[in-house]
Amino acid sequence: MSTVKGLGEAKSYDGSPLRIGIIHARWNTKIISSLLDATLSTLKSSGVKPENIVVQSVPGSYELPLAAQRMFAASQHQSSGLPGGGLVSAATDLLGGSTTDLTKTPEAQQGQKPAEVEGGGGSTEPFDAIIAIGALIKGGTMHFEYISDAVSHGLMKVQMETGCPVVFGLLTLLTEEQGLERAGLKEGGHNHGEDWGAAAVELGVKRRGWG
Ligand code: DLZ
Repeated sequence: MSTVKGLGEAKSYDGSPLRIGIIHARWNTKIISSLLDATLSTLKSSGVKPENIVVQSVPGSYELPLAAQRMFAASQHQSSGLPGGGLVSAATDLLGGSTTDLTKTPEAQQGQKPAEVEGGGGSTEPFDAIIAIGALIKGGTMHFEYISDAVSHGLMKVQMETGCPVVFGLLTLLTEEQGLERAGLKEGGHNHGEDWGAAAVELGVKRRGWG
């Protein structure tokens, strides 16, 4: 069945010069893991080098805006050689993050997990785009509404203040079922991670042109 929803005809962009950061929440792991896998696959099939992809995690979606902001700031410090370049790792440690929990991509399973900012042998330029991934599932209280609102505004604020595109990879779900569909884990579903990877490459390339 044809649909009007979605990205439309996608132009392909060359991601080979780009450095991309991914920050993901660990709540609702099954959904997140699948979204992350699809995001990584799309980045790589668009030419982004694995050593130029940095993956970090935080406990829940509420932590995504601060982590995205700190990751970008740390990559800027690293690029300019200022003290604090190591903050990409350090900031995430402070936030309770980890680089290993959910990076169980095929590459990760073969011992080639995406590089951390330091020691990955990749670019030391500031990130061209950051992808923030989370899955919020509505419960019986107002918790979902408050967090969805705060994270949406927080991520918008980060991209407007830093000038670094922040891809909105936050699923705001009324049911777990909706999450499985949008993570490509149900028959007929579509994995939104593919769109987020493609958006990051397009925005990263365009952002370089915008200066
Ligand atoms: C506490 C909480 C709840 C109930 N649900 C979710 C969720 O569905 N998705 C998600 O990403 N995080 C959830 N969290 C955790 C919060 O985002 C946050 O990590 C904690 O409140 C600590 O700040």
